[in-house]
Amino acid sequence: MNDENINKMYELAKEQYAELGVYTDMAIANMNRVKISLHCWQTDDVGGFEKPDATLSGGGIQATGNYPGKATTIEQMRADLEKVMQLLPGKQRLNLHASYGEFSGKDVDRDAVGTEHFQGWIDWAKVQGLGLDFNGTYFSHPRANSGFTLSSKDESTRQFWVEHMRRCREIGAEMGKQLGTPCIHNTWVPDGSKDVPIDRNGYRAQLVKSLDEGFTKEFSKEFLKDAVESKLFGIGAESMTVGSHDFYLGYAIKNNKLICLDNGHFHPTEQVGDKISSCLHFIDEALLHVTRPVRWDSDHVVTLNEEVQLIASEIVRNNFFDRVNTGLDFFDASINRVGAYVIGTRAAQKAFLIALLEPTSMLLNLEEEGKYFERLAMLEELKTKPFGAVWDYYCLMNDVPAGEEYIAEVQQYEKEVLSKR
Ligand code: RNT
Ligand code: ZN
Repeated sequence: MNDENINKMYELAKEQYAELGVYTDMAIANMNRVKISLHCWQTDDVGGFEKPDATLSGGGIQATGNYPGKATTIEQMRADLEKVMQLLPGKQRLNLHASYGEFSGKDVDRDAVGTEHFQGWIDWAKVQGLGLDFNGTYFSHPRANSGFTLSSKDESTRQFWVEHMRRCREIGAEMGKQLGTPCIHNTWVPDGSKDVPIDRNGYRAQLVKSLDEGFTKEFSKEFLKDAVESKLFGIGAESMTVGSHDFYLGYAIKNNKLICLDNGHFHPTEQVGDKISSCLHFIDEALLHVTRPVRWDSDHVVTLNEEVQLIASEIVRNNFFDRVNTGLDFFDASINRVGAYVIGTRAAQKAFLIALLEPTSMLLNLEEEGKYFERLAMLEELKTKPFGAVWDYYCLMNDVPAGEEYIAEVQQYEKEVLSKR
């Protein structure tokens, strides 16, 4: 669509929304408050760069597919990330895993990672105007093969991972300090048991002990915020996950940590969108891993579905922008990875824009007056309001492709860059 038509469509949409008391210009301005943290691991199927040809192993997570063009160096990865960001309206953040350091061919084990391995990322992020977030990597490692890391009963294994965690927090704090925006450091461990364990309690005690040890050092919230991520089960850990939701919710409340809610990590009919307002009564801030679980925690590319919509609506309705940090967590190696990234991020952004275009006070009034037919009818009508016109205009304002125009740009990047790898 040409710019003139985008503008015309927007003017009409603006009038329609104004009839509902919704100001589209304001909704667009509020999109500045939505900063999505891009998960670096979509570029290379969670492989990382510790060794040449490193691939994801263990941890019960899986990237399926073998689409050509995967980033195999940090330079390629940065090029892909830059391309992705050129196709997204607004400003984002980048979420790195510890396995993505610049180790320059050296064997740097997890208990030896340091800021020096991430200085290149910090410098690059500064140039790009991005904030960085960080994660310890507790999988794809021989010391994780037993199925237990921070909850291990083997003292040297446990200490090894605690040291990893301590170092990751140092790295995160340095990122936050140098970039002038707090780094959210997230801890997810794959620890669990394939078959029925006897000592659930014992492993959980080990995990508490390790977290306490890893969190001993205090950092200013200006630089570092710590989150803990729960899970229901993983492949190979079907019978018990040490870090369950109850476990981490309790830990986070008691120790003033952020809770990370990954919407692939719950029973299929539970909704993270419903959990936000529960958690935030007892916890200052949350971190989200937005993903699309298809029948299990499959981490499909995020699409604009009701689950993601509820998450965005809850943040917007309650003005939780400063208390909910939104990150993505999906990895699909079966389609163009850059394209997958753009689809998923734009879907999450669309969910926020739709939420910002909701006549919330009108709906709330209907609810409080007990007018539930009217509330449901309005919710249905809102689904077919001209959201697309506002989205396209928002993209145009941000100088990024509107509508489906990004498809051609991804195709061109594939032709010129990805297919030559
Ligand atoms: C795994 C967790 C975790 C990972 C990343 C790679 O189930 O969701 O967040 O996906 O750390
Ligand atoms: Zn996650």
